[in-house]
Amino acid sequence: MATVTPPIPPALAQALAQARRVAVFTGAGVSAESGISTFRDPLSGLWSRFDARALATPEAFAAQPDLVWGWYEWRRAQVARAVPNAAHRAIAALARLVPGLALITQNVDNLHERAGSEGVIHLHGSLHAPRCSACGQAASFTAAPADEPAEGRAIAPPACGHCGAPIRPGVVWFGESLPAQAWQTALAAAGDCDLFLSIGTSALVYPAAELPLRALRAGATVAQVNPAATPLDARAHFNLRGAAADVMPRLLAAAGF
Ligand code: BJW
Ligand code: ZN
Repeated sequence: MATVTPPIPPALAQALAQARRVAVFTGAGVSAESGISTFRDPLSGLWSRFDARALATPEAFAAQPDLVWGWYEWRRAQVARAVPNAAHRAIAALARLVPGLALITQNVDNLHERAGSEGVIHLHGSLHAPRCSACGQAASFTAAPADEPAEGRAIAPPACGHCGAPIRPGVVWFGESLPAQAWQTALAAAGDCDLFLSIGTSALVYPAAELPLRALRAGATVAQVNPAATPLDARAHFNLRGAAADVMPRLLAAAGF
């Protein structure tokens, strides 16, 4: 999407070099250069081609479980084929350099982990943690789907080995609460960091979008990496208008890492 390579402001490089506690908050844009679609980009985003209400709500799963399960299996196969990009790798490297770093992601892929990040806080769940829609029992299959499911193909969800109800994707749909422990950990990290980096998110989905605002209220420096404008632009101290895979390695280099 972005071809611009914004300069790294020296004051931001200095803030990163001196930060003891860093919170990194990522969204779909961080995985865009790995070939994973974002949600709201006007031409390429998933919600420009698919109806969120028909796929990403508990009501949709209750009404059409095969359609919803098939769509998530298609996305899981895409992620299995993808590889982490330079932004995922830079964030993992940063965590090794700044021990007090919290990585909070809205993404349901596992590309941060595959780039070497540990202890990733997943606010919106994971494509790789399906569970029973009735009793909540975790379903254990993390291998890539055997056959690449065609886009839009309905697939019957497996039955729970415990109670027989359909297994559902382990993601957080609209109207559902975020996992309580992940949310509490994220709130604490945002409220107790020197530097908050918001990378590749439209900052539109709540309550996740509260996190940069909380960091601002707590006095942290807030920087954004995004080729497009977001509602956070007016509040952030730094807006780096570029692609995460280009900006993040250069930000680390500018900080002397
Ligand atoms: C690049 C790039 C590159 C491109 N480099 N950048 C307050 C006000 C209004 C509404 C609400 C509110 N509070 C709650 C709500 C309702 C709702 C909500 O926020 N709606 C808004 C959309 C209006 N929130 C909820 O329902 C949440 N639950 C909740 O509130 O529970 C309490 C409750 C309980 C019971 C009843 C009622 C309330 C849950 C939200 C769950 C979101 N789930 C999804 C789907 C997950 C499963 C799946 O993957 O299918 O999560 S929606 C989707 O959006 C996904 C994402 O994690 C999330 C955030 O999107 P993200 O990551 O920011 O992606 P995009 O596409 O929006 O942006 C990508 C950005 O990258 C863009 O800016 C690009 O420019 C940029 N980019 N290339 C860097 N190379
Ligand atoms: Zn069950």
